[in-house]
Amino acid sequence: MRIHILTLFPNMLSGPFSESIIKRAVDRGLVEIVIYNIRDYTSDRHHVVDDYPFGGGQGMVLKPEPISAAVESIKNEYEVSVILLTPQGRLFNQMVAEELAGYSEMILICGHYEGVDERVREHLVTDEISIGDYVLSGGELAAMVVVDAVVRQLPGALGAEEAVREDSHSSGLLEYPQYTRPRVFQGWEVPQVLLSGNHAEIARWRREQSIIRTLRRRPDLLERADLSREERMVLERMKRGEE
Ligand code: 6GU
Repeated sequence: MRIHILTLFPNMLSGPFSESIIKRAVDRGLVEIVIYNIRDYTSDRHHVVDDYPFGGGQGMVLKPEPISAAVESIKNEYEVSVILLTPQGRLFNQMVAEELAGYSEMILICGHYEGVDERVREHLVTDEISIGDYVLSGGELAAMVVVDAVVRQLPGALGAEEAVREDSHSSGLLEYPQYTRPRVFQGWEVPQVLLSGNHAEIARWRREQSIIRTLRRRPDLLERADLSREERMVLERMKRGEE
């Protein structure tokens, strides 16, 4: 996979991509991340990337020409998705991450909240993504979130132990509680079942904890969660018990 990122602040982006799972994926050749400074695609002497809004109003608007020039320089014979990161986009979640993980090449454009000339949206962009209902100063942090969530899906990106672990959200449930040594820390004990060595019992306990936790914290997730008929019945009973 190749991910191109267009930004006005390239320095914001390099750090997170040179650490941990993303770095390993890059080193293994699973993904190539190329960062472009939009300012390098200006053609005027002062390298102007933004201008006043027609019609007046607050803030500046990103000009269409540099973004267009950058996108055109990247496009090739393959189909490339052009994704604008903006609070007006569709909400990013695990399903969208899985969708993007199927692409071989994409361009992420980091917008700025004052706005991007609407013609970029209309004629260059094929998708718009927001990472949540709050306003960031720019799309850079959102691009990092998207890249992380997408890259960790690529086959071979995770180590063996990480891969078998069932992540929150892939099953539609939150994760069960985890413990490590010591068995007793400041008098606080690890649940007995985890020390029992009974793997079937442990799996059952974890599944139950996931369901309870999801019910308490994110009941909205349960509608679409992957639950058996029995689990649905237990859940209905728990819901009634809680009321
Ligand atoms: Cl993608 N960009 C900005 N500027 N703010 C956001 C966002 C994106 N997603 C949530 N808030």
